Amino acid sequence: GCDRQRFLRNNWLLLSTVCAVVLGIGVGVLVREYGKLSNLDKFYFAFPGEVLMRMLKLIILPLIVSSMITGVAALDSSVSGKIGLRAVVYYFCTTVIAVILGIVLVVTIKPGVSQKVDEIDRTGSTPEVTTVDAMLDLIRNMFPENLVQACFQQYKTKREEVKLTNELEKNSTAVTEEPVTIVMTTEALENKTKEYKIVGMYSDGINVLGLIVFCIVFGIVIGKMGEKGQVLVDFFNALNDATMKIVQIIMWYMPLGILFLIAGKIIEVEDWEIFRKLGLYMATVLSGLAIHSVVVLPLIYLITVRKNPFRFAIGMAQALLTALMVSSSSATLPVTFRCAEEKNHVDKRITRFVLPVGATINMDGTALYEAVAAVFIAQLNDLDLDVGKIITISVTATAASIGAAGVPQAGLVTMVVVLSAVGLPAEDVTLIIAVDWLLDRFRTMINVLGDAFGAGIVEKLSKRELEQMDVSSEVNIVNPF
Ligand code: DAS
Repeated sequence: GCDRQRFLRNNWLLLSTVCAVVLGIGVGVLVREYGKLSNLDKFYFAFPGEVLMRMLKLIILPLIVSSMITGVAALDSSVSGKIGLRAVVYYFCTTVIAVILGIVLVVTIKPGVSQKVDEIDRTGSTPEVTTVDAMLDLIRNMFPENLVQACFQQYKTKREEVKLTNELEKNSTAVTEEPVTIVMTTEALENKTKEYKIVGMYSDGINVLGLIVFCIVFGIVIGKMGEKGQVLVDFFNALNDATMKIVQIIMWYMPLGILFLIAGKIIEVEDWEIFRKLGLYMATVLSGLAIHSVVVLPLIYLITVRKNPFRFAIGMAQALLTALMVSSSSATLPVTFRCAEEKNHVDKRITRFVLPVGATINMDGTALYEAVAAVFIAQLNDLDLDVGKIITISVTATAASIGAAGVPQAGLVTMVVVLSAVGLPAEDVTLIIAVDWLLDRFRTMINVLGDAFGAGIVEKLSKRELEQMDVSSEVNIVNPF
């Protein structure tokens, strides 16, 4: 009895979240069947879920800024350099393994070989971005030109078709505008003289990468300033404590929000038929994600840390479930912190550093998904993939996962880069759009799991440095939970 009570007390939040998911699915199915909701009703119905998303997004900014700055400032720079290097090596290796795993699976299962492109309808439109654009955007985002702007906008290149000027257009004043434009476009396409102009564009969403780069530098600098910098270190420590307390408040609302988030989604989805058509493709992605999370990552953890990886993963359950529901690594970050620190007792000096960076650049699930999707689309197009193309897909899928922001369906956008690198039509991402919202949830879950294991592994590898560190410089945190 006593044991059970303790279990309930320690895990009430997880338990109520699980209940919320189950209940949400039930309510969703019922309302879908019998509710006869109009589109507007559906929108209102999902509102409590929208509020949860807003709360989680709201807390990202203070959480990242305060945890990164205090995390870096607390370590002296020789130690933080080593920890950073280990984290980056871990991110890179696991991402590459995920890509290879994805490619092996999709090449053996061949989900796209028997199908033709037009069996699956194309829906939606795609942005035109090239590999170079994507790389440059990544670097642009690392160095935001305006810190305040970086808190709500990130850079994204857009290409716009340039209207070609020639005789016809000059004479076009006499004719109506419309038909002339059409003539121009077909002609331009035929002559392959389509030209693009790059339009600088900012899109919604925090430029997390830019803020992280700035906070690392800022943290190192105030950490080295000694007495004078102490007031800033104290300030951000206090900010971090306050932020974590607010996270705790959000947690209370979480089960309710999740219930409506999942029910709202179930009511909203229009075409379930597409899941049958793309079934084998989805199965390939999901089995890849499963192998990566149940075999690959646990094995790496077991070898390096020599502790039970599944106990560690269960400790992260709340975060994994949240990732599944909100499909955003960044929005899950507050919960990832809480699980890693409170349930798995990972050193706070490590989590503050490894988790925010991981949520932004370490995406094993996304990398695996990008590789599978690119090969799948190649198969649909009857394109033969030689070794060179496979390597190109691997490299660009890795880059695309690093470049993808931790927001819903970011991976679908960077997918365009992988496709165009091997000469596949960029608009073919529309073939997989219809099921992406579902795959996105699962890959986000694996992204978060990868970050969490990373924190555990880097902690273990850095034991000596952490022990040697001056106790007085240790981050001083009141436990808000
Ligand atoms: N949903 C993303 C994440 O937050 C990335 C993706 O779209 O693949 O991890």
